[in-house]
Amino acid sequence: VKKGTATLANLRSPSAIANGVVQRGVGSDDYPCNDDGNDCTDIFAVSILGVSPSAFITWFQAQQAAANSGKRLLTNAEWQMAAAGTPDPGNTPGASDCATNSGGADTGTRSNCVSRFGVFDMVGNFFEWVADWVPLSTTCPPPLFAGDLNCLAGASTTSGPGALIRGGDFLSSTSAGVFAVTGSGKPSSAFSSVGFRCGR
Ligand SMILES: [Ca+2]
Ligand SMILES: [Ca+2]
Ligand SMILES: [Ca+2]
Repeated sequence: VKKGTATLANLRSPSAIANGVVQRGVGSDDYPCNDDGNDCTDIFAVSILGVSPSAFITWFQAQQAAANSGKRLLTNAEWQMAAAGTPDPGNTPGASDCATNSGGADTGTRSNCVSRFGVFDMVGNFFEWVADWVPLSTTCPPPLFAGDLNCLAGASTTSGPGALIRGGDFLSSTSAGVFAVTGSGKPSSAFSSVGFRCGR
């Protein structure tokens, strides 16, 4: 995983399974470390074509999984750049379009859901943690473009912080998109439709 060469066959081989290799965060919060990430020495991050993304992971855990793998969370600005040009199908996606109004899709299987930089699934499917923190958001002003979620306002004075989440999910419909952003999730929280992606 650290070298970027791990295949699905590697990870599902009998020897890997015997050594305890297992995908976490598919259907339940089963991470073997605390939500604060402080003891997350044994989780790793890898994106593999045709495999369901992991969710139920806190920002703290995602950051540690990335670091353990020689990777890191994207900044908000990097995420925005990488997502540019991804077609936004709104509430009526076709079978090859971004998963914005359906169940979750396996990684990279929606052939139209690719940015001009060749990055898949940034619109819809699973929301994605990015690196940046903000005061916890409590309000959603009108969208900038394409109905995309815009919940980065109303700094809480009673709770927080928030960590930014991007892109929308498989049920977001028109509110998914390359401009979709929310600061209403704490870095200590886990959600069934929020995963993450890494950069190196
Ligand atoms: Ca947890
Ligand atoms: Ca996504
Ligand atoms: Ca949209």
